[in-house]
Amino acid sequence: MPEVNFDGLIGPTHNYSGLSEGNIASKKNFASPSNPKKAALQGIEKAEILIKSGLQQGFFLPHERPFLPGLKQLGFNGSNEQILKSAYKFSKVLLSNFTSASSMWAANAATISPSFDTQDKKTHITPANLKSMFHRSIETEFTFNQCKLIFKGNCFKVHEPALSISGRGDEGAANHLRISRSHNEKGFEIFVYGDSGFSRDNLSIKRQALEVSKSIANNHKLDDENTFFLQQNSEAIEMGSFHNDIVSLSNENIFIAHEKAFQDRNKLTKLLKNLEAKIDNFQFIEISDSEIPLKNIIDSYLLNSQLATNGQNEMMLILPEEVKSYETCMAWLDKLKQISDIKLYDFVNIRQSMMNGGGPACLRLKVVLDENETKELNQNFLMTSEKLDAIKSLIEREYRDNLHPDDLPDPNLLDESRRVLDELTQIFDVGSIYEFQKL
Ligand code: SUG
Repeated sequence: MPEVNFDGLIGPTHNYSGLSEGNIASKKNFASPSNPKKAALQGIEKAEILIKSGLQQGFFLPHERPFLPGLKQLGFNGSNEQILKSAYKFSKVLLSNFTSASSMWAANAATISPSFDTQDKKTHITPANLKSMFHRSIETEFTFNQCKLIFKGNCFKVHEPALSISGRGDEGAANHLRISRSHNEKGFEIFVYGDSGFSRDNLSIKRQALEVSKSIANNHKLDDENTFFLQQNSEAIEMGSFHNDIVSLSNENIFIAHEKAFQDRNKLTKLLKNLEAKIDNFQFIEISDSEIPLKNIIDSYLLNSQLATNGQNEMMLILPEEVKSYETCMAWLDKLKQISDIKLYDFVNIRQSMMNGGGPACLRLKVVLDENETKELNQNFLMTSEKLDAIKSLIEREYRDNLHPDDLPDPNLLDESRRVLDELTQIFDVGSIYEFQKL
């Protein structure tokens, strides 16, 4: 049974505000002009590759940005224009946080445990709390609401977002791996964390807390013997792998990781032995530092490629175009074709997202379902060619092709964003789900 991917539709306020500490691209591109129109179309083009390969594809709607209810909560008042101007005057970075289009990175939307893995045979979904970055933490409530709308059948269990510990939260599927003989067989789930939420080592930002990962695994009713916890390597985090999905990936029986992805070699070896014993045809492919140095892995986003099983049951890899500039990566890709079941490669231009540290795998949330569960999904969020055409023409018509962080207080941007979101709710036929629609 193939997978369904939900991408984050890129919103009209996509910009480079340098908000993410530890994310090299976000910091490097601070204050560069962005092109929201191009960004949104690039994201759709990536999703269309999967649609063409025979998979169902969903989209999360963009979040309401600038988020006026948040600014009002902080005491800014008056007309919309006054609120935006006074917030910007008080603190540019505050307004940037409330205007970020960061919900595009749907890998951080939630952690999903397919029904094949859970004791009650339901698909468990926990929206990520994203507590370590303020601009991301304000995504949680609306993501939770969308998850409840999308996964509303009885076969789904949508949990409340997890607690966070001292600002360390959970980052959803970006720090979660699942390995199984095939999608619809019981799998092994690996929760990857930065550190304990109680650790006082502040050398780098470790977004995911072990205790929070553990709470999600518990709530998802996973069997202990099928659940593992691995720590991200601190060297990798310091070099810019703020999420684990930059240095490792998995799909069905394939697990690929860089030698320096995980902190504890012994724990990894034990886990691999377990997987070898229990999964037929399990393939662990490790990239050594001499083959591709960690820095090349992080700079190229090679392992943030999206590995999917298409409608013909073949494995395909969707890679960011940037990888082509790295000889080490290209040589390894030649080898990968020979040593694994991954034979299909597609390179995509998602430069606008990459400049904020988001590669192909960041833009999607993979959901593994059986046939009945797929029917239980809210079909309004699944794409048809008519819906995609309507979305694309809306983007062409309304999105700006140039946006600078200094443009964020412009009241016209708020009006444009609201027009776009309002029209999107009509295209998706989901009623009034945004705060501004309820006023
Ligand atoms: O959380 N960038 C995102 C990128 C998320 C990538 N996701 C995965 N690896 N799965 C982040 O750091 C930058 C926003 C800005 O600077 O304007 C940002 O939020």
